Amino acid sequence: MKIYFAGSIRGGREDAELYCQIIEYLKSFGEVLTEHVGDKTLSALGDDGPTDRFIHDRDLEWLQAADVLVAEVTTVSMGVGYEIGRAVEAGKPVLCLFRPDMGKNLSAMIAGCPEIKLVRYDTFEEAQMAISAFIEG
Ligand code: 6K6
Repeated sequence: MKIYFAGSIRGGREDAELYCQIIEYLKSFGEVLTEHVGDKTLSALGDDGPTDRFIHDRDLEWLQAADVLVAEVTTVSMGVGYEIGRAVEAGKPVLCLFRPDMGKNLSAMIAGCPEIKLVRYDTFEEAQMAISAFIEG
């Protein structure tokens, strides 16, 4: 099982620690292709790495190779929204995890998409249950 995890980078890194915990949990189900998303040393500003074109093309290759996409969508991110749209178009199963108590509004384009499995949660245990139900059926 290849898993593409999507979480905000330039949209803001306030949930980086949570992404790291979700990625660790996802690793019990298969290979996570995007472990760097949970890297707590990665800032929203860093631009000393590969070019944007390289990042885009490499990440889309990983997305095409993935069996499923899991996204934490509480922190609004253009990149995460784009990845979700590309995954839906490619027919991949998509799970979006959203924390309603954080005072953010989820886009209707995610909340209203019938192909996306959306789970609203508060605790990490609830996120774990949503992930295992999504991946194991
Ligand atoms: C690093 C620091 C600042 O910008 C970077 C660029 N590095 C990235 N490396 C890998 N994946 C990326 C990068 N930037 C965006 N992505 C992909 O888009 C990831 O798969 C994330 O799920 C998503 C984040 O998008 P933004 O719009 O929040 O950056």
